[in-house]
Amino acid sequence: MIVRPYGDTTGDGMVQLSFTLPVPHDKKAEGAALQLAAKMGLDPAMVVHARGMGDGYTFFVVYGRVHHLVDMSQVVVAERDYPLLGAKEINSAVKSRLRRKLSVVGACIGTDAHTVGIDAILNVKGIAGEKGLEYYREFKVVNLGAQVHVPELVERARAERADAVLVSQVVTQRDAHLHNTREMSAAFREAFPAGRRPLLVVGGPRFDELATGELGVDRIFGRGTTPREVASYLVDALTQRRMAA
Ligand code: B12
Repeated sequence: MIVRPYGDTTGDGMVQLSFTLPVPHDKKAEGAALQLAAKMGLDPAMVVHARGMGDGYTFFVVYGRVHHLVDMSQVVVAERDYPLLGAKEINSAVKSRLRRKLSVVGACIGTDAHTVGIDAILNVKGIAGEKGLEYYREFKVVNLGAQVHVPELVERARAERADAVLVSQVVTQRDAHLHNTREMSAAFREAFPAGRRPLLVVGGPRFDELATGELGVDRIFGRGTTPREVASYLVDALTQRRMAA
């Protein structure tokens, strides 16, 4: 199936784009925004919102037509390849398959202090009407919080006999999330023999969920992840690991 964007009428190709230019807000700034939009393939394009933001910056919203098509058969995404279980099923699967509590250690690493995402996954209060992993009777959760150094994370994972290490990276400036994740996965590979290493799981709103191989982790979770998805994944992945051992 071939699709194109929809603004006013089906298939009209209309999209909305927002960006900031480092120029004060005046007529010329709006002209610059239109030139940029044209170079990006929006034709025709109009500035529908422009507002000065501090000294010498302007924020724009541009509305215009693109002529690109998307072939849905060529779209590749990370599909969920494990069953989504309920809390009861998750607890009983851990009990019967692991025969001990499933130990999880979580943290924000590097300089990242955005703990809301990892807290949403780990803390009882959870997110989107779902309780976090602490709520699951058969999980043992240690949440180390913000700005944790990788060596400290490795040590704590060892001390807790972690089955899985859950790392959050929200800040992506200068690809910090990628550098930090690679550093973390390399440290775990060095510290644990193959097969004894905890599952490495990272999450954050701007990760490419297909980049697991490149980053050396077992799973990546993106925007809108819920705790039940993570718990279901962990049970499935650890079961498969046990069966393969
Ligand atoms: C709240 C917030 C803060 C708070 C953080 C408080 C806290 N304790 O977390 C404070 C005020 C401290 C803060 C500071 C900064 N912030 Co801030 N912040 C935000 C904000 C508004 C919301 C983030 C949030 O809480 N989202 C809600 C949670 C639930 O969503 P989430 O993180 O995506 O998590 C979900 C998924 O991604 C996933 N997930 C996330 N982690 C994990 C981990 C695992 C293991 C799994 C499975 C899943 C998972 O599951 C979660 C639930 O669905 C965003 C903008 C925005 N609207 O997103 C900016 C934002 C993230 N901040 C930003 C910036 C730049 C900063 C500062 C550098 C600002 C400054 N100059 O000082 C500092 C950096 C501080 C630091 N050292 O990290 C930028 C980052 C830009 C970039 N490209 O990296 C953003 C995008 C704002 C912006 N547009 O500029 N910030």
